[in-house]
Amino acid sequence: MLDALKDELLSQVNAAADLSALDEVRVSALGKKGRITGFMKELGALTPDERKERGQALNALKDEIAAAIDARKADLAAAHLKARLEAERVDVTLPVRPETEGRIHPISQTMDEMIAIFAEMGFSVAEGPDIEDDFHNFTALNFPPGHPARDMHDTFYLPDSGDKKMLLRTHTSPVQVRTMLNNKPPIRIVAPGRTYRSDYDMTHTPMFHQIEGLVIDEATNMGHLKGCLVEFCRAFFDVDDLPLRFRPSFFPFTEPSAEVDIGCSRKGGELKLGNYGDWLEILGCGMVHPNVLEACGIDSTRYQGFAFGMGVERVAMLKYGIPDLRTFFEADLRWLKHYGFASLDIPNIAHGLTR
Ligand code: 2NL
Repeated sequence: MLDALKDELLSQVNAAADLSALDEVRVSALGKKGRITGFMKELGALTPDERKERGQALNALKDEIAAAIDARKADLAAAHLKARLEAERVDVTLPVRPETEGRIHPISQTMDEMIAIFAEMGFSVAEGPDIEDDFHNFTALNFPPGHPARDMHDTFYLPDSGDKKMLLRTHTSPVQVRTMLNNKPPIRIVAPGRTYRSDYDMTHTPMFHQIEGLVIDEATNMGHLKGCLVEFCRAFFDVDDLPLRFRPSFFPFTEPSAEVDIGCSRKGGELKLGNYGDWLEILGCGMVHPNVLEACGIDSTRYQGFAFGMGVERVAMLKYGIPDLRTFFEADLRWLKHYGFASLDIPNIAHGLTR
């Protein structure tokens, strides 16, 4: 009787056309209410001798059916894979689809180069919001109430929302203000980013980029400021003996303040950087004004520091010979292909800033 059952189940197993049909066969034979399981349940009614003999026969049958199911499963899986391989054949001789390679914008490249140099000197990068309030952009930086920079004609104000006057930051200094308010000295940061002023002509765009730096400690002095900026300019412009000239100047947020020129030559309409007797202004700097330190919660009798700021477009134009400021923001792909940089080629001091 078990031989007949075995033949029947084996032929069902081999006839199962797919995995779900095979599983139905398994459940009908070996499941809780399956036929072999049913016979197992009847063993209890037999005498010990009968039970032993019948039990061994049922276990052998169970093992044989289970093995047949596993074998059939492997056959079905192999057949399924074979069918997919036949149907999904890939033609590796097809030509690749054309993909245009991107370029790094000269502004991004220039900021990455500057950050690499300052990072080497121990500066961290700090960031903050483009939309600022009057306190962080002006008041904390020692701008007096009627200062022309606060005027609607110079600064983009957001529509009045009742609470406090919001504006687009006119420099990245508010990032440093926030850093001072939230951290104790020593502080050594650079703040690169977008800035906005209501201005549009040959040499001004309403959005432009700045990088500012701030160092605050107990004995930070003007010698540190000069050493830092000399080191930076020589590394950035890749001229080892590049001369720098510090000219007295004025900013509301520094005292004393200076503008920095680098040596150049303008002979024959060509600009060359180096010790040639002529000068070109490239950045502003100074010792942080005590009023700024106090407005930012730093004890000006214990701490002092220096700060500097420069325009990214201006130095990018100088370094890479880009003649027209406005082309930076026209999103002309031909321009970007010409002036842009290879992607995934991140500037660093050890491997060269520019390749
Ligand atoms: C320039 C001049 C400068 C600063 C920026 C600064 C920031 C804080 C405190 C003090 Cl929080 N100073 N920044 C200082 C001197 C000059 O920028 O010509 N930028 C394009």
